[in-house]
Amino acid sequence: MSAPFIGKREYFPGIGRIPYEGRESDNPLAFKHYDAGKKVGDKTMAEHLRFAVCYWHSFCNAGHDPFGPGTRAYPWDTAASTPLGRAEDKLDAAFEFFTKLGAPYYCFHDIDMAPDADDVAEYEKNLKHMVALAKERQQATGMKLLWGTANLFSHPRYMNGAATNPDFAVVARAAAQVKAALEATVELGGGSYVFWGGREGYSTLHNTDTKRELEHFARFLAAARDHGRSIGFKGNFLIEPKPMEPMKHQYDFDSSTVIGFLKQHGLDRDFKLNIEANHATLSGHTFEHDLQMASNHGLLGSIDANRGNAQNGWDTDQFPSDLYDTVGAMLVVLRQGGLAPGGLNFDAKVRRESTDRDDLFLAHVGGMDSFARGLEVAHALLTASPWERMRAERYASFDQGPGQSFAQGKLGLAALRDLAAAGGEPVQASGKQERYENLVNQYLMR
Ligand code: XLS
Ligand code: CA
Ligand code: CA
Repeated sequence: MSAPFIGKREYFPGIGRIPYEGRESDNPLAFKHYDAGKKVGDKTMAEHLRFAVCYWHSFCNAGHDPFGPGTRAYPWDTAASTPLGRAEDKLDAAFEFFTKLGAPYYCFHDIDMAPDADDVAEYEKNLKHMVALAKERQQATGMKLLWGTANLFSHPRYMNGAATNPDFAVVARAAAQVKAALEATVELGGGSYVFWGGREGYSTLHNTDTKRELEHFARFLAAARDHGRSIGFKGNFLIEPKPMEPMKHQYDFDSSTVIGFLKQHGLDRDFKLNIEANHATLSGHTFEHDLQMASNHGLLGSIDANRGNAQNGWDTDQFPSDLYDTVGAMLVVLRQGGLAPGGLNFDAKVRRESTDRDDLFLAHVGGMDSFARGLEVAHALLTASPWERMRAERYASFDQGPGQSFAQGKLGLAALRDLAAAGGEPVQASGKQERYENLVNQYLMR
């Protein structure tokens, strides 16, 4: 990637390209583990991890919460006198950050990048203008788009949902945004297009016909798929599950719910899943659980890399720092042979109390190092430790003889009964959970 792109002015002065300095370094603005060109197995770290920076938390969210406004003054939000001028400044700041950090991808919502407008034609014009500039910046810096999406949840018109709104006029308005955001994604060469359920859900069954809403949702997604394919989009459409927030009940609750929905409506050939760590934990699962369920069906398309908070029951979107989580995630990713065209998008925000300009760098450096270390440890566990052999041996009784016949659907209940009667009480087999946990620690501490 070329030298950091600087727009009209520098937004992160005093910070240059983040170097890799290795695990002995005390430089807070250096990678200790993420060495982009280092080979892990047959791919480089950059090729395995495909890191992306998200536009919304990093450049649009100044730290507001339900109790107060933002705490960070963003220089790209104040200098220009028009919304489009401020959007152009923000684009400069974003590309300066991306290139200084050295993450190869980014993700955006339509109205993160371009000013929103109630008039559809004006909204489209704003987005086209900003997409043309973003395309220039991509060409100048080598940055690539991981995925694009449309924000169908912030505007008050979407308070009762977008694709699942009980009012057709709102559904059509949402479609206008998806059409524009899809076209922007294609123009910028994005590998995937994401649908996060947003306000697709409901507050009370008293006023809601969930059957109709879910049928409309499937129709809407099919229309988006057809339009995307007609304009040359070859990537994956992704659904991002989340169990709660903002609605009480969200239709895309978790991996398994979304997989069932996609299969029911014949959408699983074009749609995969974008699994966010904090959403998985809100649904009562672990991050790895939702990744594994999607991967089992060949439907794990991309990851929103963040973490929740064990004491809070809401979506805190913290930067990933827990190595057990990153090892667990990378075990699933490596076993399925990678994430491309998806990647690891930091859908994460610095804390409201983190107000220095370098905090955004520190957060991403930590997240990238956490996943780089997770990748190395997961790779070593799979290739150098007894892990895979132990797992395989646990299921060895299905590899031959009657176990294999059962797995192939050749044994009925009566035959199984006769085998049980002849075989006597099964020999107890330990699950060895502690042995696996010790292996993770052993390789983490190497
Ligand atoms: C919100 C979601 C959102 C999606 C993109 O909770 O994580 O940011 O990733 O619309
Ligand atoms: Ca997300
Ligand atoms: Ca989230």
